Amino acid sequence: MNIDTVIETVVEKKPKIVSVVGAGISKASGMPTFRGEDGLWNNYRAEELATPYAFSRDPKLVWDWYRARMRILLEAEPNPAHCSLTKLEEKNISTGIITQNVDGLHEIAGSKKIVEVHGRIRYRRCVNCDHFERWDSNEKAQKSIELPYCPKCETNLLRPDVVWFGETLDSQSWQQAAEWTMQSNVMLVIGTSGVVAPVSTLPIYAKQNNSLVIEFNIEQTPISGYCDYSLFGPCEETLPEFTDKLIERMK
Ligand code: BV8
Repeated sequence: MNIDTVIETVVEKKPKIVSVVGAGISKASGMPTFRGEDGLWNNYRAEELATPYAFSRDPKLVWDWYRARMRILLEAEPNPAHCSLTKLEEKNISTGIITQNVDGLHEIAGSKKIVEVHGRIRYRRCVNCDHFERWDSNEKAQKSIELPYCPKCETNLLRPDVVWFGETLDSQSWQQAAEWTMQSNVMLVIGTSGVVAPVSTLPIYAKQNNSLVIEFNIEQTPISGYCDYSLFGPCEETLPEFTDKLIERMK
């Protein structure tokens, strides 16, 4: 697909762009994806570790998994794909970013209108009371083996402040994602395998809303069939090219 053709189609819409983002956008920042060849902890599936059942059965295994991810994250920086979405926001072309990622890299890239529908790995919360805290410091993340307990109610474990499989999304976050989808006329679907619901339904809603849906991925996905265009290639290359050309054309 010729990117200039895509740009012209977008310009004609007088675009209000919402972005739906997955793990593929953070790959170039050094964060492994969930289901790719370098998927997180290949001997486990995310669906086996990111669940309340896994945590109740073996909280240490689950915490070891999150600590391993946090150690990588503490070295990670936003990449040109994150920064290109920040540029769209600065030019008032972006309605918002709906991210499945929990890494917080959009905020570090300077984006403000973000909804983290699967939560935030940099925070942890008590399984029992309302206590929550950041733990993305070397000292806390590196604490090797002991399980973190709530400093407030002491006897209860802390868990990562993320949404696990089988858990419902925060209703306000999901409401915000749905609103931004309906308020936009262009949806970018970036670096997601499109297998996790309910986020995977958003491109369908976008199409029902007569939005233009453009996929940025390195391969076909179950969402490709709903997309008007699929721009194949590493999004850390294709997305900056797309946003720079679009901003130039809209001057
Ligand atoms: C819910 C947070 C209502 C934690 C995550 C049966 C029983 C129970 C539930 C279900 C069921 N069937 C379906 C469900 C619903 C379930 C679900 O969808 N399961 C799937 C696996 C079938 N969903 C839920 O449970 C959700 N809650 O529905 O509540 C409910 C309640 C009870 C019962 C039923 C319904 C909650 C889902 C949230 C799970 N939490 N993460 C953590 O991160 O630790 S999901 C996890 O997967 C991450 O958030 C991740 O972002 C997300 C999706 O994955 P992707 O981001 O797409 O990443 P992936 O690796 O898969 O793909 C990367 C893509 O990037 C690939 O396409 C690759 O080609 C591409 N790529 C790679 N490099 C690049 C690139 N693209 C461009 N450039 C590159 N350089």
